[in-house]
Amino acid sequence: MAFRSEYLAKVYEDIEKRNPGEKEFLQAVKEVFISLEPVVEQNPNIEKWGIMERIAEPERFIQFRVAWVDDSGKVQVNRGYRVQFNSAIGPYKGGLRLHPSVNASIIKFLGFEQVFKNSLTSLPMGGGKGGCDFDPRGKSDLEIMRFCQSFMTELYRHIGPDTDVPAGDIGTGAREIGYMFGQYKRIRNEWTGTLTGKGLSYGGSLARTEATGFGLCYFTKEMLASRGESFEGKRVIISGSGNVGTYANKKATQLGGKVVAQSDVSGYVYDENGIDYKIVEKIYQHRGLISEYLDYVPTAKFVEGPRNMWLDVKADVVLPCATQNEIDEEAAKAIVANGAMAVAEGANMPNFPEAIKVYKEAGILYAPGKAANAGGVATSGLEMTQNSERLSWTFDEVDGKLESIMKNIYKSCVDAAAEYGFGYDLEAGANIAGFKKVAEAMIAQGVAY
Ligand code: NDP
Ligand code: 2IT
Repeated sequence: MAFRSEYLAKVYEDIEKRNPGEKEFLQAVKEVFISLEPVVEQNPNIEKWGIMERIAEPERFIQFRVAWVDDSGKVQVNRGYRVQFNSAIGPYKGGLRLHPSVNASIIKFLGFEQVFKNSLTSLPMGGGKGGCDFDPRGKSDLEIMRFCQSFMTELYRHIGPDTDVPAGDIGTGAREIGYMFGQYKRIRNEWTGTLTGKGLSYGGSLARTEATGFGLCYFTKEMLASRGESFEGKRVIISGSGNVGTYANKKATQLGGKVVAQSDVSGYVYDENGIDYKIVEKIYQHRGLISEYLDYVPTAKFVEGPRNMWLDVKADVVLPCATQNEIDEEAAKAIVANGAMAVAEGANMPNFPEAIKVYKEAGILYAPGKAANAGGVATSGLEMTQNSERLSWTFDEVDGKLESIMKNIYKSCVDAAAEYGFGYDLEAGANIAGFKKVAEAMIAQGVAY
């Protein structure tokens, strides 16, 4: 049985019954519950106040039709979602994912993880997530605009700067946030910071674009230092060449690492001299495929199939920055056999549980996404503060705050793991530290009678 505690076992069984077939959501819940076992055992108030039952049940789950007109005049229909998971410590906060794979399970796993991640940032943000099964690939700019407007024409009634503040995620970058912000403002007739990741000319924060990838490297730097190591001279591989992957490459390189391979959904590019983030950025900005890299650097190699990067490329530091469940047990074994000393998650849940077990058994460093990729949402929190103050901070001010937030998150994870007998286990530490603050707030706020 997965749980020692009868209470946790029973709650998890009920969650399985209530969310049949939602494999990503159940995977995320189980992973957190396992780490919380000693916390639940030592704090009877958690059971008394039904915290575990409540924390895995979203406060609100919204599903809606998104109808829009394509360039040929045909009506297209997609399914939109927003999950408002937990508002105990602040307004719901989290990104919007636009990808054909989006479904209720994926939105709920992302929303659930966001609750703990946002708590770890130490900023007042609850957890939410949303998105749509819309496929942005191959769509014209006008189609993207019409889609975003239709999406917001429903979403606007559920969000607001003190209620729920969406942002980007896969498929949603500055362009999409711009179109959504425009539509929100048109309908509501108000200018507020109800979305983050905005353009710099209308309330966006400097360093938000870079924040997730930069934050990931700041966290990894702390983790490497625990073994007297650094990025200096290390071979790094990165999956995903979108927002997170691009700026993870930039910071890892600035810190002295060499990114020898980087992938997207089609395959990976490999260059012993290092992959230039500026070229990756250019390709990402026009939403091209990573194989285009060879047009700029003809001596680089392209290999089809992103999974092959894990199997074939020797690396010291591994940064998965694409999507959930990219690394299975076999790929994790190859990563370890290829000499990795650290795996840090830029994406949300990129490793299957079996892969995480492989890293732990091999004794290599492992950083879970909800801690290591929290720099994006933390900087969204800083964007909210700047919007409320009607002020803009400099790049260095924001970047400095980001680095100190990442250091604090690292320390909270280390301390919480040690306190509850997990040694140096950042996964358990992140879950415990993120959970405790939310649970305390939920208990303090009572249950409606
Ligand atoms: P983007 O849409 O900007 O980029 C995603 C990248 O991943 C693209 O290069 C995409 O390729 C690639 N990709 C998708 N599936 C695969 C796959 N199976 N193997 C290899 N590459 C793949 O998204 P983001 O960079 O914003 O998000 C990446 C991850 O980081 C997600 O898990 C997201 O939830 C997480 N995250 C994002 C944050 C943010 O601030 N944006 C904050 C915290 C976490 P292609 O374009 O060819 O499909
Ligand atoms: O997964 C994430 O943390 C994000 N996509 C960023 C969310 C945000 O609100 O900036």
